[in-house]
Order: sequence, then structure tokens, then C-alpha cells
Amino acid sequence: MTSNENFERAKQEYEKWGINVEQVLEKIKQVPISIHCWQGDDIEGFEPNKSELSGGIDVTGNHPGKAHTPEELRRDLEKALSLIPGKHRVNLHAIYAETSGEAVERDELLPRHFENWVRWAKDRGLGLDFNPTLFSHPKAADGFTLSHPDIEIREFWINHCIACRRIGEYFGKELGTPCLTNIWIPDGYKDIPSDRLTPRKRLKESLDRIFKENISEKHNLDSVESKLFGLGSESFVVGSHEFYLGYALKNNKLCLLDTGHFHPTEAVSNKISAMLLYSDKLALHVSRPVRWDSDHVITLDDELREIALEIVRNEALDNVMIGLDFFDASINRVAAWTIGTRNMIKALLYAMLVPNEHLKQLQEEGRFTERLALFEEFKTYPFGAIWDYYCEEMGVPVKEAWLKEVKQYEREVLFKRQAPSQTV
Ligand code: RNT
Ligand code: ZN
Repeated sequence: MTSNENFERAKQEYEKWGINVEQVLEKIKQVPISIHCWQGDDIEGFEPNKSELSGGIDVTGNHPGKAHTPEELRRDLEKALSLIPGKHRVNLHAIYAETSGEAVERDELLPRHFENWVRWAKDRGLGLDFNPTLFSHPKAADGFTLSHPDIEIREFWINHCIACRRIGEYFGKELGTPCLTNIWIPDGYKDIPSDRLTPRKRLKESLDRIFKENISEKHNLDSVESKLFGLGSESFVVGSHEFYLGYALKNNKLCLLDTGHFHPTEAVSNKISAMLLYSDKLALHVSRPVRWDSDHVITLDDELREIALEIVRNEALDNVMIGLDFFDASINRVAAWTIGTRNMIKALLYAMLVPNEHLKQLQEEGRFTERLALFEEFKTYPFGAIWDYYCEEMGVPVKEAWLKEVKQYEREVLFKRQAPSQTV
């Protein structure tokens, strides 16, 4: 059977349930996923005087071929994007500025340091998102930034975030799609604090200063990302979920939920509907925590599907900004992007191919046997045939055919790369 015949058959099965497959395919095309650039180089960035990765996060593995220059990183991203159906966004961090070898302090970063990224994104019809980098820096060496007891250090990071919002505004203006500028800080204590309130008060004040400048939401949206613990901040994190949930609601900012930043049995999928009752938009960092906030590449697991179902069945595709956040250096990095992003799209497509209205009705009528039965039966509906057809239509490899392309790219490009220190 050809893939077209497979598709036609599958389509008929879904149509029996009133699901308009063609409409679904039109819809899924419009959903942008924000792909994090930092999977490509283990969160190193391009600062001329790079500090080691800090902030209580870690990348493990040493698969050869990581990107060392902006050109390499963009080339790798292009390769991944060519294997992923749809039009997406790229999520940058401040450490990915291009300063022509000049050491520009983070509080002095300007839009022009991101000109190449903008030109590149424009040429490819991509949106850009942004993050100030409040780690991997001497002024974050003791693990504190926006809540630091030292006013001078606080000021430095406040000014960095102000500079980043302006860069976000520039991205939004240039690309005609608002940039999501997301603030995440590592601040926290290894051991039990004697005062939780004072650092939180300082963080609140710092955020107020950062957001004082009025920037149109047409160009820049702000989000704040909470955390539960980090390496070295096991006992206390200043920017906890409740802290940012309150802050975001009160100040009309987006709350960003990273799926690795909650207790292991606490599900982000369960939070989406609750939060959307009180704010128009929220943002996600979709990740896969394995026993802890390990940032594994996302797989098509139950929680990923549940997140997608919550977004789709509540018609929240325009309200939830979907971004990815994982970093695995033990496998090919282009493959990591491809696997993770394809999985996110698969999960959304899967969620669109479930009779959501019917299932809601069953619940309303207390018909729980049928609800469970259908959920389970739909897991083996011919979803794969629709996914394959979608990939084909979008001109990207079908099934695992992308792997051959990554292997070839690995041989021809990645394995030929040398670390900068080896080239001098
Ligand atoms: C850290 C946060 C944060 C980072 C990126 C690099 O725990 O998840 O989003 O992963 O900013
Ligand atoms: Zn995150």
C-alpha cells in the first residue's frame, strides 16, 4: 500500500468520529514551536571570555561535533529545521550575541549584537524568542543574581534584563511576531535558609525595575520561569512557582512552566486549564525530567500527550507559547532537536485526532467506562499514517528517513569540526 492509500484509509477511520483530518493538517501547520538554540552547543554561547556553565544546571555527554561558532550553530539549526515539518521559532540566550571578538558586558548588550540572527531568521521566516543569561558569569558565581544581597550585583543583572527586553522588542519589530523574553534565575540556597522572605522581596523589587519600561506587547512579551531546586540550590529557590504565579498574575506577565521544575509526580498538564482561567497566556519549556530536572530529550510519552491534549481540547493553541528546553550532549545534537521537536508536533497532531468534544460529553454524562475505553482505543488508531502523510506534504523526511540525513551530516560536517583550541 502506498503512503497515500494508508492516509486515505486512516482518514476514513477518523472521519467516522467527525474528525476533519484535512482541517487538522491545516491547523497543525500554524503551530510554532520555539526551538532552543542551546541544545546545539551545550549552552556555551559565544562570549569571548566564556565562563563555565553554572546556575545549577548541567549538560552531560561529549558526542563529537558540537557547534563552536554562530555559523556552525545556525547551520546545525537549519539542518534540524529541514527535518521538522512546519514553520517554527528559534529561542536564543543573551550569551549567543555576536560581538566580533569584543568583550561586551551583559548589561551593555544591544540589538546590533544580534543582527546576524535577525537577518538569518528573516530570510527563513522564523520568529525569535529570547532569554537574558543570568548564569555562567563571574557576577553569578555565588549563585545569586536578581535577589543578591549586594546592590551592585543586583543592579548589574537588572540592567542586563532591561537590555534584553529591548533586544526582544527589536526581534519582534524586525520579524513581525512578538518575541517572548523569558527570565530564569538560579538564585537559591544549598541548605535550609534562615530567611526566605528577604531574598524574595529583593527579587520582586528587581523585577519591578526590569519591567518598568513600557514595551509594546506587539513586539515583546515577558515571562518568568519558576524552579523547584537546582544543583547547589537543593533546599530553597527564590523564584519558586508560587512566587512567579503571583507575580505574573499581578503584573500581567506570562508564567512559564518548565516541565522539569516540579515535584516528580506533579504534572504541568494539570496546571494549564487552571492557569488559563486567570491569564490569557502562559508559556512552556517542555522537557523530560528523568528522576530529577535532567533535561532529557522529550519523548512521545504520556505527559507530553497530556500536555498537548490540554492545549488542543481547550482551544488554547494561541494562548500557550510552546518552547522546548532539553540538552543532551551524549547523542548527536541535531538529532536531539529533530527527535524532540518532531515529538512535540506529533503530540499535538495526536491530540487533534482524538474526538475531544465527544469525550467531554461522555464525562458530563458520567459515562466513564466509555471515556476510558475510547481514550485507550484511540492510542492505536492509525495516527502514524496521518503523521507520515503530513511529513511528506511538508517536504520533510517520512518516518526514520531523517536519521540517514543526520548521519550523512555527521560524517560530512560534524565529525570534521575541530574544537577552537585545536585549530590554533
Ligand atoms: C534552568 C531553566 C532554564 C534553562 C535555560 C538554558 O533550569 O530550565 O530555562 O534551561 O535558560
Ligand atoms: Zn527551562
